[in-house]
Amino acid sequence: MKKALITGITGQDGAYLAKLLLGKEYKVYGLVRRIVNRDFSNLVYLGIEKDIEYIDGDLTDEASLIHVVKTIRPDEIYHLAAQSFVGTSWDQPIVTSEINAIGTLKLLDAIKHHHPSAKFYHAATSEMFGNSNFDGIQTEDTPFHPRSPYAISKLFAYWMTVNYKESFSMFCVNGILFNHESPIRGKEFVSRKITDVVARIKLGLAKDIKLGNLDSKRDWGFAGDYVEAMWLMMQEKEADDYIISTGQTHSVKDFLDIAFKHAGIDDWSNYVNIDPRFKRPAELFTLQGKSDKAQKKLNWKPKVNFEELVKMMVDADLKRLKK
Ligand code: NAP
Ligand code: F7E
Repeated sequence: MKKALITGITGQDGAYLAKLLLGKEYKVYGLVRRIVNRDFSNLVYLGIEKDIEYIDGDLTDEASLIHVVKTIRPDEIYHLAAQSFVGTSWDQPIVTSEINAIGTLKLLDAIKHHHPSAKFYHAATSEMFGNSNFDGIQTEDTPFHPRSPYAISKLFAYWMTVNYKESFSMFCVNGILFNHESPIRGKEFVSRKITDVVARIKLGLAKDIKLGNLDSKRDWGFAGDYVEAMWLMMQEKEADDYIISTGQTHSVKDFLDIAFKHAGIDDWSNYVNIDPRFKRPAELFTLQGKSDKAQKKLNWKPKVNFEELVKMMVDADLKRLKK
């Protein structure tokens, strides 16, 4: 039986990936840090909270990472843990860097010294491109120009992942994933913030929503599709980096349009207020990724389109709130 270690098991992607790996008969270990009121709600939502072996550790604590790697000796390590909210990264740039950048380095180094045959996946991001190729489509060859402390921390981790592959012949891959969402997306991200409030407005539990820049465009896909790409990358003979995206881009306004209409509310502009607190000091205007390399080499393609994704999220929030 193959052993997989997932960091970030309690997050959105960790839960979907764990479900996928359990379905493939992996023994799944999840790294969890010590926090008060631990919440396994994403794993409970997918019905797998009892099927995972949890192991304590924190990305900021090198000793705990060494212990985890030495004890489990996983075949595959999916490193998804991060301070993943771009907005917070301007308020907490140091903790973001300590977790995302230095934390990734600590984990890579623990693997190098204690179990170098493990395959390593790093959760890189389209945020690394910034506004490069503005008005164009981003590919694996697009120059990076990160525009937030989050993006910079991820770019450091991206290059460390490449460097450990090139320097120590370790199997290290970067998945450069564009935005992906689901019914268990964190509520601070714009997609889930919208679908949660749309459901609340529909049920008479909220009156309006405060948002920032409605003209931003993102290439939004479904998390369930994207974790499959992570697994496929790890099954390749040669480690390589891949963009994972749908190739389509939509604005926050498009998202609002579909979400409100799906709930039977015609004009979203009656419910949306612009609040400068939700605007970013440096914005990424348009992200749109070309995933041709993954489609050709990994035989991967997204199954859920934008409209289906928004409707799935609204339906899930309506169902949850009605309960
Ligand atoms: P998420 O829901 O925010 O989950 C983040 C996870 O990281 C949580 O399990 C969290 O644990 C854990 N974590 C944070 N700090 C930690 C620490 N110091 N030690 C150990 N664990 C820690 O993120 P996601 O959306 O699933 O994304 C997964 C990864 O992909 C992240 O690295 C993200 O940056 C990257 N990414 C995401 C997207 C996207 O659109 N979703 C796109 C590109 C890249 P707690 O429960 O303890 O907080
Ligand atoms: O913002 C705009 C905001 O926070 C999307 C993370 O998973 O994907 C995610 O990062 C857009 C931005 O995601 C609000 O300005 C408007 O232009 O949902 P978001 P993100 O910043 O794109 C990447 C790929 C990651 O790697 C990250 O980990 O929506 N926007 N009004 C708003 N955003 C939020 N959060 N809240 C608003 O009220």
